[in-house]
Amino acid sequence: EPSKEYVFKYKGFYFGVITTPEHVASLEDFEINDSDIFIATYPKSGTVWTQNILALIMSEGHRNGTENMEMMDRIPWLEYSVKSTDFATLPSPRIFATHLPYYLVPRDMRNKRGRIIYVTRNPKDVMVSYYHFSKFMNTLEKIPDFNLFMERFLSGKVLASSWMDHVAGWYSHAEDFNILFLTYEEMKKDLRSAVLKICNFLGKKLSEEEVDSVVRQATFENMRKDPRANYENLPEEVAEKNKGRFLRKGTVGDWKNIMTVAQNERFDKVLEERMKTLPIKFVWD
Ligand code: PPS
Repeated sequence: EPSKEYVFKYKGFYFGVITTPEHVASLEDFEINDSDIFIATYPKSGTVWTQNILALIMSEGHRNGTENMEMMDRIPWLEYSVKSTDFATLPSPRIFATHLPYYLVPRDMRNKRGRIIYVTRNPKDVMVSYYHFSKFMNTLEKIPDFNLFMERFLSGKVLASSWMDHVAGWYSHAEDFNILFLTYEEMKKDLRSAVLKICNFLGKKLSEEEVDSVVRQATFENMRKDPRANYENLPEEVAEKNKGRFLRKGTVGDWKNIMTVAQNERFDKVLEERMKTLPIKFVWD
């Protein structure tokens, strides 16, 4: 079981202790505007990347001075707050990031208010990214043994619970929401097309040059240099900066560098069993 020092369970879902059951419960009634935009993900699936892309698209390549804002102020977390943001005072369109499962989001979202961009990533890469992430985040339980971490991940005993439940939940309830699905892998393969998909979904018209500029600024190499994209200003009690960073490697297939053949087989077995009931098929490599 995950340590209570780091997570609490609310309606079957593990939250980090940087939020409270009261705050999570209050989100049910959170009023949503049609112009609101949400980036929904299971952790380590490309959240920060999508946050940057959206900031670039919506503020026309940062020409409004948003480049000087911390990511947390520009695109706050719905359920977590390292500092408290008054959502009501955010300029429109408001943009939020969230790891919530489909069944815990504000009621208005289910009435198709606002727009949601849901990003998925190969769960093996998600797991490996998560494993490295927990080494330097003081808000996450440290599980240095990779095999043990994998068992925790597969049984959903980590912050944000089961990857499979998260993805299966959102995909099988797609019709209840105003939602665009993207994958980390398609963004890696053709970032320009992904940016255009997002623009199209948001009804945002950018010139060719503006699209080029978004794509150029949102590459791994460029974002890695940006202290804000890396959340370098998080307090030391949250992240130990010398032990890792948000933009770690940014590749597809890093799982192959750490998972053994046996671990891979075990992972596939659990995944296949669970994915049988899903209305979609993922192809990752
Ligand atoms: S979090 O903590 O849930 O917000 O993490 P999240 O942002 O979802 O996932 C972090 C991983 O996304 C990678 N990343 C990128 N990859 C490619 N291009 C760009 N621009 C980019 N930005 C972030 C980041 O490196 C993490 O993956 P790993 O595999 O650990 O490198």
